[in-house]
Amino acid sequence: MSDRTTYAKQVLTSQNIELPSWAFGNSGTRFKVFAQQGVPRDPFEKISDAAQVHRHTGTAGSVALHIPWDKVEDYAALAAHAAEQGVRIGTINSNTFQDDDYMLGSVCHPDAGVRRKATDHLLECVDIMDATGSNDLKLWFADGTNYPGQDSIADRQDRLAEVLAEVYARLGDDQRLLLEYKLFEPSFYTTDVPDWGTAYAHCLKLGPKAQVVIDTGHHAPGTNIEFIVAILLREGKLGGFDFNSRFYADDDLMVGSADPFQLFRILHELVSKDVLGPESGIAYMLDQCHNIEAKIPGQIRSVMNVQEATAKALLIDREALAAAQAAGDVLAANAVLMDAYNTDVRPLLAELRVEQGLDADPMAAYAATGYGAGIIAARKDGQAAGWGA
Ligand code: PSV
Ligand code: MN
Ligand code: MN
Repeated sequence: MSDRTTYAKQVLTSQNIELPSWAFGNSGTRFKVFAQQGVPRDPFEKISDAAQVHRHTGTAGSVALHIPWDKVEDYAALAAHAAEQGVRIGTINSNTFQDDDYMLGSVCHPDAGVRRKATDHLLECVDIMDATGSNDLKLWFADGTNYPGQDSIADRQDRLAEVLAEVYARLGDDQRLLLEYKLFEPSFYTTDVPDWGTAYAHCLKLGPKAQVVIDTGHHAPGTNIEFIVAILLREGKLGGFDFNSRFYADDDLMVGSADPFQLFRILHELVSKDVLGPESGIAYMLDQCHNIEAKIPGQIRSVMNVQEATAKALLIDREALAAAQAAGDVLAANAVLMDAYNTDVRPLLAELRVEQGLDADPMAAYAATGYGAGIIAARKDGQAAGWGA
């Protein structure tokens, strides 16, 4: 086995890809939600389903919650259930976008009463983090405007900064605030956190416990996301990812399905700085909805897609790349990258799984368990994921 293969296996073993609880519930578009049989009826069942993905991939050891979609009476009990299932509760995602009060925004709303309500929700999310042992609060705001003149762009930024400062002050020593940006939608004229620069500026003002989240589906077509990765890493402000794929807008398709080469390029930036392991503090999360495909297998496939892109990035001959770059040999440098990208890493990953005591083929292994048929028989009236429901 070459040194690079050994190194690749070592890093892949330490990789954790966090699953979104909402990937297991019913979801759809604003046109239609196609309900599937056997979907979870409560957050406990979502965690049980997520644990199946971990059981077959060995890489999905945490589950992100979305509040209030995953509201429960007893969060410590939910955390205990996760531990019983062999996973843990990860990031807590806030939701200030589904109440009628938020029609004109939440934390940027012109009315102080609505801002108070939104802020209280964010503080409640930190309470939940305390109960579940979660370290990360992920904030995405649907705030923005549809028409020029509708509200003051500048004043909205002031309101946002004020709320973020209050939430930041409430964080414990080991807790972080992760701010996610998105170019547009649901607002179409201005979005209050539309890009990494805006998120970065707010996080910089807040302090070291505030970092930026890159959702790969949240950019204009053609945006060089790996460049954003490199910049945020350099500034110590890359908090994590929401991985998914897009063809047109915020499609939330399976990561690595639309553009596996882009995923590889992103992972190359991360591998080149050795920040894939848990000690990096970078949260690698999926943010996907499975509207027409089966949900548990959809998550297994997504985890495998990230593993494949990671393995390819880890196989890049870094010495050869550095030498070609130093020599200004454009074609050779590009060839080093493409050699790794064009390597079939599936045998390597199959071998690694067997070494880890897993089945070489997670999709087939899951299908063979009969878990899918079991939940269809056991569960009636499954829950909507929240999105499009
Ligand atoms: C918004 O589009 C977003 O990407 C945020 O992360 C939300 O929390 C999430 O989607 C819900 O799917
Ligand atoms: Mn997201
Ligand atoms: Mn999104």
